[in-house]
Amino acid sequence: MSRFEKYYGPDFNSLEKQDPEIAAVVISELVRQRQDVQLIASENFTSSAVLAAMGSTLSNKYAEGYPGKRYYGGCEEVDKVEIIGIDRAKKLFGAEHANLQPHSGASANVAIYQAFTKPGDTILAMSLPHGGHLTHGSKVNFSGKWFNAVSYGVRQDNELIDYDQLRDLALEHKPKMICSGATAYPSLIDFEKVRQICDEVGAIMWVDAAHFIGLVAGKAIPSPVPYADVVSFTTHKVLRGPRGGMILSKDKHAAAIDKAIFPGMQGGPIMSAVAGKAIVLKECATAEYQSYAKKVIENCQELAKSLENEGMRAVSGGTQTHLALIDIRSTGVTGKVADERCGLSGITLNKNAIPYDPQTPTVTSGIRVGTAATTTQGMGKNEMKQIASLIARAIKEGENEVKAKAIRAEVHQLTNQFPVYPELKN
Ligand code: DSN
Repeated sequence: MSRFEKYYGPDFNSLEKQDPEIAAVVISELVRQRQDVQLIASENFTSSAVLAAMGSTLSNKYAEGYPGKRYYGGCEEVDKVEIIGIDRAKKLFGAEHANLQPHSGASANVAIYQAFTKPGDTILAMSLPHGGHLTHGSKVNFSGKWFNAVSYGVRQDNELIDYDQLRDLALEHKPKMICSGATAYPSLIDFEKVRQICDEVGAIMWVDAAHFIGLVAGKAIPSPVPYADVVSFTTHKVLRGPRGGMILSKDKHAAAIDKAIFPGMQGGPIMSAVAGKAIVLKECATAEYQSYAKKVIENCQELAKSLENEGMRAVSGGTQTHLALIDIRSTGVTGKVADERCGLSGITLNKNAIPYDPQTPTVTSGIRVGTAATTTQGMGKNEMKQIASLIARAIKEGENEVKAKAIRAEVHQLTNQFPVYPELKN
């Protein structure tokens, strides 16, 4: 039996035969994903059905344009996939319009700038050090270079979005567009309040829902869709789909969004990814997924609480979502060192700035943890308690190679009980 048959079934034999070097990496990455505990808040384990679509012959087809209006022949089959996906997206989120073609979340965001603004316009978005995203006006990103980006943040006392500051800045700067959404904000966003501010100043309301759209899909948290002009997101985080992006909007913005994606900034869509998006939208419409989304939050709350029991501090007092931001200054270790020590101990997470962080963004005083992947594996509250204790030990003892090895062995014992892709042979 070939190594690929062993891990993935016979379809992968040809890869191993043709390129054993790359095949070996694919195998060892699966082993890494299985053995270590995966706490990166933006990662998940997509279904085998999505993986199958991503590796399918749909990848071969150029389909510039939209269903029924393509610039190439032979699109009749891929048209079906995109039409099904659009219908499922509109139904699942109650959206008037959906575009499944963005190659990524950043691509979706570039299209939104293109649809609603011109270079030099003012936009208002959450600052990166307070949990925003590069495409929300960071100086090192096109959004901060080409636009007059004004940033709001969180209050120092409760680490929640400062809506008074947001409104004051909106009134002062009259932005063309206001963005809500973040990559490291553990609380819910008050979309009704943001809508009121947008209406007051005549701004487009854009929600970058990449992190939490899966929780919205699973009906575990309120949806921004009824309020926003436009909602962008990635499809591979809690949503558990293929790597890629998507945009939902009101009907009145449909033409502007579609034109901004193609021909505005992309050529042919990646039809294998569009198929994967269609598949995950079906998966998300099930009671099983809704129960998953609720468990993701419960697990994250348990993990945050357990880390607090270990002497660390959960930013904003805990979490209402799939991620928690942990201030680890009490350990005397920086986010960078904690990230490295956890890595050596088989715990994958990322260092992260906390609001008003005294450390630089490459060092940081915090870590970010998320429970999308471990919940997909089937872990529950007891496992979250164990993981918190392993993280605490890794941070404190992980510089010692022998101790890190021992922690890693315990991590592997835990993950062995919750096999990732159990349908693939081991
Ligand atoms: N890289 C993503 C995250 O980890 O949050 C944001 O794009």
